[in-house]
Amino acid sequence: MSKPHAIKVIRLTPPGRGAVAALRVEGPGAMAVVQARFQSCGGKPLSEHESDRLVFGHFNGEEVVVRRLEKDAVELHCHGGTAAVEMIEESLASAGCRSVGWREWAFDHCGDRAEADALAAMADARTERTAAILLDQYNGALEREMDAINELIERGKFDAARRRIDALLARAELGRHLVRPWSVVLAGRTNVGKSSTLNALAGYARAIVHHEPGTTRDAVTLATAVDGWPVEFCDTGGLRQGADGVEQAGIELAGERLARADLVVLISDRSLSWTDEDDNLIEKWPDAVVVHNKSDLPTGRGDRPAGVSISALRGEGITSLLEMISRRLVPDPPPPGAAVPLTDEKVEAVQRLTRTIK
Ligand SMILES: Nc1nc2c(ncn2[C@@H]2O[C@H](COP(=O)(O)OP(=O)(O)OP(=O)(O)O)[C@@H](O)[C@H]2O)c(=O)[nH]1
Ligand SMILES: [Mg+2]
Repeated sequence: MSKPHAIKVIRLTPPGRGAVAALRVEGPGAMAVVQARFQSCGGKPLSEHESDRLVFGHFNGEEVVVRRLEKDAVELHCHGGTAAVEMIEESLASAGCRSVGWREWAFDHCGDRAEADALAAMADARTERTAAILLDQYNGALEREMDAINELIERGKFDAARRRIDALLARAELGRHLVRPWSVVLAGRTNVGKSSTLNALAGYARAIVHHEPGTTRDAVTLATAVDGWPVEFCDTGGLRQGADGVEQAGIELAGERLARADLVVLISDRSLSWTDEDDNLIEKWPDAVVVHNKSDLPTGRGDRPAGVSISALRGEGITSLLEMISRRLVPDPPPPGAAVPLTDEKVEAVQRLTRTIK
């Protein structure tokens, strides 16, 4: 007789509402434990059904579809939501079965750590584009590329190996952001239209916009995707000299956000002349994307640095701004199937390859 606690129960579908939930029961004796609680509609015991056949019936009175998989594994499909799933889990637990989280279960079934990392990351992917890159890594894209580089090194083709190592390292930043969104902070002097730009980027009114300078005192964030890349936009209070109280606290918060930003979008009011204060901001963030807002109004006097012209009010130039942001975040998007190092460990492994080149 097999020990029931060696039987694992794994929830395959995420918690919450859903039409159907799926559970997997596996381990020595799994089929017998399920069979003891399951009545098929046709009355035939589960063990007499061919494997992979879908069998409709009742599990402790709850409607389920059961599928015998390979030896000692059964899949149960029940109504979505929590009630049916919990009842089945409790019933199996009372028979000594052990509930196991899907991550733990999947890790046991993965060939190696890289595969497991990619699988876990896929569950956290926010966009199809990032999920596709993670799926390539799950399917071994990075391992194949590292093997190919090793082979080049063994054959003494060092220049070719170095080029491919550099291409991999150039994708390290992308790899880190596949599950962690890029932080893009909108900054600039007060009243230039930062909140209006965030609203235009979001496509709906989210931040409070007002003609009085100093309207935004808090950091408002917006999680979205730009060209399939997960991005968190952050609107900040205007950077104004001589502000005090709550507004000053907002400026300090903006400073913290700016320090951690992956990209700064520096917004100015095109209808006003370019000032020394604008110059100071550019000097502080030389890599910022420069935006000249209020293009619907007559242009202010004097020279301005190159940048993207937009009218946040009319939604003009927003597509160009989004294209520019996407290019700045991922200048060289990987082609389908390309290798991308996902973790610091993988980046280090790629760097170690460089050291093996004489
Ligand atoms: N004509 C015109 N007005 C704009 C445009 N964008 C914003 N405004 C106006 O400029 C004023 C300030 O806009 P906000 O978006 O609140 O500016 P902000 O930079 O967030 O301001 P603070 O949060 O106070 O620093 C409002 O009256 C907006 O309606 C634009 O493209 N064209
Ligand atoms: Mg604002």
